[in-house]
Amino acid sequence: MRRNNSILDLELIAAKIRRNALEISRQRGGYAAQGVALADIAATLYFDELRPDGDGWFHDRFVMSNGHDAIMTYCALAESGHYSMEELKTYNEDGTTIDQSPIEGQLGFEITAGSLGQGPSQSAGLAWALRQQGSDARVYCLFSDGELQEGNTWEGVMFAGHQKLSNLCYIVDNNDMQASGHPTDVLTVEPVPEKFEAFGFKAHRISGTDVAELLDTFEEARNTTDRPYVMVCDTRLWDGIDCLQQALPMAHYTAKGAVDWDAGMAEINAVIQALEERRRG
Ligand SMILES: Cc1ncc(C[n+]2csc(CCOP(=O)(O)OP(=O)(O)O)c2C)c(N)n1
Ligand SMILES: [Mg+2]
Repeated sequence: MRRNNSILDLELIAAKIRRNALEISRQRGGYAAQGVALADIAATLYFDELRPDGDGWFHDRFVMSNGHDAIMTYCALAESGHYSMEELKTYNEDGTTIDQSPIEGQLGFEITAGSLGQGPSQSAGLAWALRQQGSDARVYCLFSDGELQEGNTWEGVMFAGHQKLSNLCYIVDNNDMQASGHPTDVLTVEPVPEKFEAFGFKAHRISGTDVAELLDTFEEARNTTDRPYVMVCDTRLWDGIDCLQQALPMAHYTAKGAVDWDAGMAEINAVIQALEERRRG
């Protein structure tokens, strides 16, 4: 672990990120299921792995490739005080800057995303440039299994492997979901770790929802000094809120009226309460 948060602290932060995702999506709909599923990755990334720069931001760089997963970053940066919940509740409203897919320059976002498959190559370029400049900053890039179907992804992967970019860590949201169904049915991307290994990466398949396992995996990535690293996270939409996962397992997009938000809120509030009680000892 790199900072002072305990595993319990991070689990509590993840639960609050999940609640934030429900709170901002219930207004007009959105990518709630992804925000919920990626909460443990977000908690460990923003509250342990990325080193602060001493100026209110981060020394290490995070590239969100999968534009609709912007909700993960918004909801995590609400917990760090970079966004207020009031502004986040304008998510998906006409005229808001809290876009469902982000624009470069928006706080927390290195690139304009939404046209999928851009992040792996852009983050590889960023990692290469930082290395050229003698920077010790690391680069993390989140992208999806849907983006593994994009040609540009594999150009970035090939470049990163060839350049042995050990300052680069890819995080794949390998949730077996794309807009039109399951990749295993539509256009399979498996076996994912083996494909990256063939391109010169060290690869590790994890659940993506276990804080302790995520911390260990980030550490292994940092300790891999001869090649780039990929953590293949087998998350599932809504992971962490069982009642919504059972109600709507196939939900690339969650329309406002599609789920019982109150039931989801009740479940995550109970999780938060139990974690807070455990923390009080
Ligand atoms: C280049 C490009 N092609 C197609 C799309 C349309 N599109 C939007 S979301 C999506 C599904 C992508 O799958 P994934 O990111 O794995 O979705 P999730 O698991 O979050 O549901 C597609 C094909 C797009 N945004 N960009
Ligand atoms: Mg997917």
